[in-house]
Amino acid sequence: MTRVQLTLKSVRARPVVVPLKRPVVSKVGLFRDWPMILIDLYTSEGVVGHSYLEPYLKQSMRYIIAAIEDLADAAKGQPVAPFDGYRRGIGSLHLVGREGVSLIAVSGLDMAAWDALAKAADMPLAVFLGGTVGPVPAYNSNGLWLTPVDELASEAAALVAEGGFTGLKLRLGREQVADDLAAIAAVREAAGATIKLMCDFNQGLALGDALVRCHALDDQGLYWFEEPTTYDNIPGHAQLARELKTPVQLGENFYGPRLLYQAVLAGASDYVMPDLMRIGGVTGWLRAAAITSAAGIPMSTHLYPEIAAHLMRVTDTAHWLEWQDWAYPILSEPFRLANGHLTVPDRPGQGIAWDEKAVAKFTQ
Ligand code: SMN
Ligand code: MG
Repeated sequence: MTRVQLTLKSVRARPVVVPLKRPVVSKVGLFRDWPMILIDLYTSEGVVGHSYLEPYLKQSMRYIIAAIEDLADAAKGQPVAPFDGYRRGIGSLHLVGREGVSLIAVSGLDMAAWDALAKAADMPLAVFLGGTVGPVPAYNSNGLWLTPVDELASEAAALVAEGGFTGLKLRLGREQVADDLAAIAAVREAAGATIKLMCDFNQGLALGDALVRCHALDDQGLYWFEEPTTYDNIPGHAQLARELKTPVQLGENFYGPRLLYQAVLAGASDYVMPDLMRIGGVTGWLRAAAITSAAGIPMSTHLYPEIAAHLMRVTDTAHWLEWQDWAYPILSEPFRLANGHLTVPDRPGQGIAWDEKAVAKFTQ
């Protein structure tokens, strides 16, 4: 066998804005469409790695892309080696911060680099990392936003039917506790009493209100309480986790494995769900997974289901994959969902390819 050594030739990062089937109505914002940065990492050997970022804010794409291009320029001619690239990238940007845009740019390149390496080895990423392809348990997060309560029942039924799901994400933190209770009842009525409800407050409550609201909902048999208050209020979440029976879930806003470690040390959450754009891509995920394995904390994913599914196959405490079909408009081969599971495709790399016609249509 000959060893393929990949060398970074260039990187292209393109902004697109794709339509959302159901608008995101949440405490972190109202989004009618969804910005995505599509990254292509070209190697001198001809292998191309893909990844994407979902930075929420359309206007942020131009400075995130600029950071990606700077990092790529500095790495030109270097071996494609994501562990080295991660350290080099953060090392070069730490003077403007180890978190935020710096880590987002590093994460995007990191995911594309892993994709290229797995493709060069002709293996799905899960296999390249020492695992196997197969199904990953998923819950549907495509709806149940802070929309009128009388619209939730039909939406819940539709969401279950999208893939035989046994879990749904429900956004909570409405004006009155009675409104949250009505939302829970409506979803259960339509989706069945055994449906698991992953409940997300999206940091919408001040700590005092979060304590009152979560205690009021604590006997509802909800699957988790996600980000009841501001994500970086670690002592506040630790208090919530201590007091509540319902498990507390945090993680989509952890910038890097070290912040996850600090939250774990502080007992701030029973479960964690890192986001690949913020945790540091595949490299950051692998490091975070070692921490949750040692701590015995179940680990779920946030966004990026196509990439995250591979990582769940090699994560010791793998819990739930968050399913969103938001990348569907620009993917040429959408991933398969059945019986509440996403099946990792047996294709080289992450299995992502762009539908270039669609990309042209949605390019900003
Ligand atoms: C979320 C994701 C994307 C946009 C808004 C809110 C949410 C989640 O926090 O966990 O899915
Ligand atoms: Mg969330």
